[in-house]
Amino acid sequence: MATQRTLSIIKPDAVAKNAIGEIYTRFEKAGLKIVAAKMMHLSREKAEGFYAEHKERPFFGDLVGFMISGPVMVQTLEGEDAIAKNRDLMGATNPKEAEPGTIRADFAESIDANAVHGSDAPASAEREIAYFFTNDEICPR
Ligand code: RTP
Ligand code: MG
Repeated sequence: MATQRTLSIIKPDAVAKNAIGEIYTRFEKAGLKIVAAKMMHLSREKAEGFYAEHKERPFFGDLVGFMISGPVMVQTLEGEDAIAKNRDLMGATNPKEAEPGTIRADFAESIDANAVHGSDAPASAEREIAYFFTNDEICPR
């Protein structure tokens, strides 16, 4: 499996819990490098555009409302099989179903406030990284 990049967001609930460092440690211990990062308080338009694939879903309004409820930490992760590796570290979307030891099992409260986002495929990773970072903001090494 080749080196990949994926887009990760530490959501407002986990930022509010002061868990950025613990979550970064999990990425780094798993061999994922943080090659770009920024803290942002998303506008409604930015959050709606990010989750545009879910626009018609009944939970879309709540999802956007939650994502703009406080600052988020946005990062590009790089490493072997980074997309699947990050999804494994995150655990299931619903923290009640997340494996023990995953980020969502340890930090998430509910399916709505579920601590982290991670790209789910190469095409979405490419789109999502470009949605937040210009090429010169990414520092591979
Ligand atoms: P994410 O995009 O945030 O990484 O999460 P995911 O891939 O695990 O889940 P996805 O299906 O893409 O859904 C995006 C976010 O919408 C909320 N959601 N709520 N109430 C529900 O049935 C429901 N389903 C999804 C979750 O907060 C999920 O992270
Ligand atoms: Mg998703």
